[in-house]
Amino acid sequence: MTPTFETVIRGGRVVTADGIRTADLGLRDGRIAAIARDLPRCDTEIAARDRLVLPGGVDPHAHIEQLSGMGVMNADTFETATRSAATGGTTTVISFAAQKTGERLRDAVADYAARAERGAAIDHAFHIMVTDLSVPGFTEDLKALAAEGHRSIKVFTTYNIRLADRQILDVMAAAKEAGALVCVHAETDALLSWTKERLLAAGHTRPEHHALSHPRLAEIDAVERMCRFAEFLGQPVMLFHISTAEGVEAVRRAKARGAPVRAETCPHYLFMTADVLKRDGLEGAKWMCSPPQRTAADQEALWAGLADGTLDLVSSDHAPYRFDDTGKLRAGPGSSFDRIANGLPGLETRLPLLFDAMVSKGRLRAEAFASLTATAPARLYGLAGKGEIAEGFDADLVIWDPDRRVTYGADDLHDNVGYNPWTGTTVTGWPETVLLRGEVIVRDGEYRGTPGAGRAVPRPAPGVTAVAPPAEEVRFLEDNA
Ligand code: DUC
Ligand code: ZN
Ligand code: ZN
Repeated sequence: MTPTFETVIRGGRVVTADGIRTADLGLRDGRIAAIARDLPRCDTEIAARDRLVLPGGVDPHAHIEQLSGMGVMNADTFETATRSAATGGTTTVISFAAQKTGERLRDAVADYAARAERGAAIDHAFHIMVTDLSVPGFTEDLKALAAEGHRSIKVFTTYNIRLADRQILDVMAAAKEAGALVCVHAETDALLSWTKERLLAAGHTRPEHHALSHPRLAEIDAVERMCRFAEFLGQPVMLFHISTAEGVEAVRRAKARGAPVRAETCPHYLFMTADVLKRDGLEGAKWMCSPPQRTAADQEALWAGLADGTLDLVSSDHAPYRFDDTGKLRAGPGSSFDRIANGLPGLETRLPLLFDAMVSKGRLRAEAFASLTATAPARLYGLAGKGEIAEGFDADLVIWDPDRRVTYGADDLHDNVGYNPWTGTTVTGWPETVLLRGEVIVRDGEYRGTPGAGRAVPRPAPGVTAVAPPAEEVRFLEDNA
């Protein structure tokens, strides 16, 4: 007789959308088959007494095995990034399929998908990073890829891979037809480049000047404009990595108007200020990211945005570069801030840092932690079967020790970055055992995953649906198409 369940997770405090309750989880065929008390015994029993059982983390914004706009390769491959993610309790990641100039979109996606299939130890999906609209078959590829489940697109308003506003409208209109979410790195390029040139000309070249080179008005201006574009077309837009209080407020106002916008922030904006860049020599480069860390007042505004639903989720924006001549110091030990790759690792630390701040320190409840780190990203990006503990969902689970205190050391992460930006930070609460579709990939903190065992996640429908645009002109066009 076949056993009722392949695995039972016994007696944990299970965090579901409805609250927390003590129950067993019965797993079968990689899915959650039952949530109930006193399930029958089976061959594989995992004890979860005094533990929380949480949905596996869904990190919807990570750069993996990708060439940056500056031409620097990420330190992490799919193998090392997903090893790191898994150890930190994350079981699904969305990274980027970055289009090279002249490359067809479908070729970019095929390239990244093949590499993820070989290396990824957790489940995965891609944002199609659009940089060149002039390639053959652009719109047809976008529609075909969305129908295959690649239902999010990333565009930049700045850097050498930026699109002009007019092109962003074209991408948003195409995404609306295709049924895809448009994610935006929203900082106004003119404000960044104008400020950067003057800083450098005046000899202000150190990592701490990087923060000044990203005026907060650049974020405010671009976030407001992208919200208006979303509203104009009725096309869902995700504002990436909101860092300022005014950015939060712009999203709040746009949502109040009914604009189909969503927004995220990241741990380095919630827990760090621009002071991290003020270290001796080039040391501050380890913390350089864009937008940069801001102020304590901004942190409070971000927390308020998470509490009232203005901000929908927290991603890592994992962007791994080693602190050597392959990464941050590629332009030499005396390089000015504009020649240093932006980004810091975060896949492994996102969940422990947020659990500590939200649950252990009491800012938010465990249900909100699960929602902001797993359920909301899974729903907004249309990741079928992910992000929730409910019957029929994938058995992607984390058995979480809420009491374990850990102080991060300098080289205790499982990525390929070689430094830990959170060295010396103490967290309470730790991912002990992690399951991916019912298989243990981390046991008692020890990584047991397999490169290539991760699967592409189906995304049969957009997570956020388009709305009727308030703009009369667009309504006219849509009615008379
Ligand atoms: N900023 C981004 O927008 N992406 C990657 C890294 C960074 O700092
Ligand atoms: Zn960005
Ligand atoms: Zn990013």
